[in-house]
Amino acid sequence: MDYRNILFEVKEGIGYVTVNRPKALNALNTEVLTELDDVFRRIDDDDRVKAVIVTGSGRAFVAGADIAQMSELNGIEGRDMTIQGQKVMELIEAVNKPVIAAVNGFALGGGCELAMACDIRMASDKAKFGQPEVNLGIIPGYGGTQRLPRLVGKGMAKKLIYSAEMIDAQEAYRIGLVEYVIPADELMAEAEKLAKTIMSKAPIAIKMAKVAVNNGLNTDLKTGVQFEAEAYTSTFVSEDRVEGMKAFVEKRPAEFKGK
Ligand code: CO8
Repeated sequence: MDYRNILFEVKEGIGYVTVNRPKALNALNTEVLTELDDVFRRIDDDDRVKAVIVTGSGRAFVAGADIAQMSELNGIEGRDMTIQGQKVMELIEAVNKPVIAAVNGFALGGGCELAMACDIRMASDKAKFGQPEVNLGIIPGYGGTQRLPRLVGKGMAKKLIYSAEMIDAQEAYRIGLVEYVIPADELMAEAEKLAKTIMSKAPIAIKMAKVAVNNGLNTDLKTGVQFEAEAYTSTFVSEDRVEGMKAFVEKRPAEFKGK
């Protein structure tokens, strides 16, 4: 598929996905969602990609779902667009590579939801976050009512959703919505540094850690730890586990092969 609204390139093992509709502050219309769906399916299958960075062109990360498009939809079409967006977020959350959101600017509504579907969020000190849907007579529809309370707690999520308040990067950090706040001109370099740190670890272990955390959060503790034992076993039978432990004992850096 040719992309008109996103940019995708792979450099030194990092897949860069940039939402590129700066005139509309990278708002997610159905075409952008279709392209994001396609690119994350490709990433899942692409062995060149070891980690992913998601960002936006210009002064926004993503300023939400496309309000101009939504304003034209009937109820059924609105539901279809919600489900399309939810599926894309689920795909990003489940993709078999670590995904870092490098939040360069506005992350509002569907943009905040896109950031939350990523594994780790790094915010520029110029970024702004919020779920302003109630201003439009709707509620978050790309998973925000579910992922936001899981990240920041029930009360804080309700405060943000009910008030439609826009918060800055420091406040997002304080409440646990982002893991880092970085000066704007250092954001991509820091995201790359983190991606490279993660890429230097045992790939199967990273994959299994992601699956264990994600699955555990969707179930009760007992089922979660049972799942952890299975995920752990998948790492224990890997060649990289033998190499990692051998390298420690021999006091040398491990050479992981992703096997
Ligand atoms: N959709 C469409 N266009 C947008 C959006 C958007 N979400 N955000 C900005 N734009 C456009 C503006 O219309 C404007 O276009 P133009 O130049 O043609 O007039 C351009 O981007 C620049 O925006 P502004 O002139 O408004 O820039 P400002 O710096 O003055 O303001 C803001 C920036 C504060 C980000 C402002 O643009 C804004 O409030 N945007 C809307 C934010 C918002 O409400 N987002 C939530 C949308 S709802 C949502 O995401 C629901 C998700 C679930 C959907 C389910 C599907 C049915």
